Amino acid sequence: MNRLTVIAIGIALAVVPLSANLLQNPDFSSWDAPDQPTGWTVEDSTRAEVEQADNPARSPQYSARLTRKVESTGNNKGLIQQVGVSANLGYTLDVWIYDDDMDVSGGISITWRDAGGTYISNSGVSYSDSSQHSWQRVTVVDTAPAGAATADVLIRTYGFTGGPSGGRFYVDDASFIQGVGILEQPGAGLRPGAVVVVEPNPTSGPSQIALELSRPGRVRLDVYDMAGSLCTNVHSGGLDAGRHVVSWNGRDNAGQLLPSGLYFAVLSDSSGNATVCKLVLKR
Ligand SMILES: [Ca+2]
Repeated sequence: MNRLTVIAIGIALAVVPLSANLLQNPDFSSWDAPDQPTGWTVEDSTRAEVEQADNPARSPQYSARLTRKVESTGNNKGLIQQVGVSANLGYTLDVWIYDDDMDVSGGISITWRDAGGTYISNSGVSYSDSSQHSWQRVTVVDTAPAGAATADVLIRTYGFTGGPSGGRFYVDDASFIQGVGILEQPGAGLRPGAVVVVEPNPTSGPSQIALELSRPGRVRLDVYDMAGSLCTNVHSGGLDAGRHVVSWNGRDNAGQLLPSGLYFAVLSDSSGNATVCKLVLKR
């Protein structure tokens, strides 16, 4: 099989139905008031105003418009929804953002807390690109740390210019799932600029995982099982732009052969942006 065919299969299989969306009102179709989407907490409307919007909206009838109200960093606020989670399992957050405003970007992240509500860690923030004048998917993949019982799903405004306040973007069709992948949605696509392909696939164990990066940076390549548990870290560190091939022996972090089944090879950068390839292991 030539490489182009393998890449096509990798992309086709990467968008698969996974577990149910854990968010309430993920499509912002329901509002208690024009400044209060049902199920979401507005953090601080003096710093980030939240309003019902219908143009643009990615799904009927509404989206949420977030407006940055204060200048400088450190005032990044927006929307929160708290969700129950299980420690040591992988989770995927993705949100569609319409951003054509250089004064602001949308940023999404996950804050993990213990059963008492105490902060444990944050996934790192993944940002929208203000130069894309269309709906774009922003994704974070992270593993709930030991002791995690809840997750704060955060959608916040970020200013980078240090300039005046202002700027707005729109959010719609959020999903937060247990597992590593992307919920199947109309128009779903992978994040551009990075590709991960497993060869051969299906594999009996030893395999080559090819990565393509559009720009240099620090990346992680991990293998997760269907439950979202992290099986092994295959690569962690800086790579140049271009194509790289990493060998994987089909074993987990403890050196044990993984059983036959469905797995995900996940390429992620330091802010959690992820590209996923489904991997079938046949012993
Ligand atoms: Ca909507």
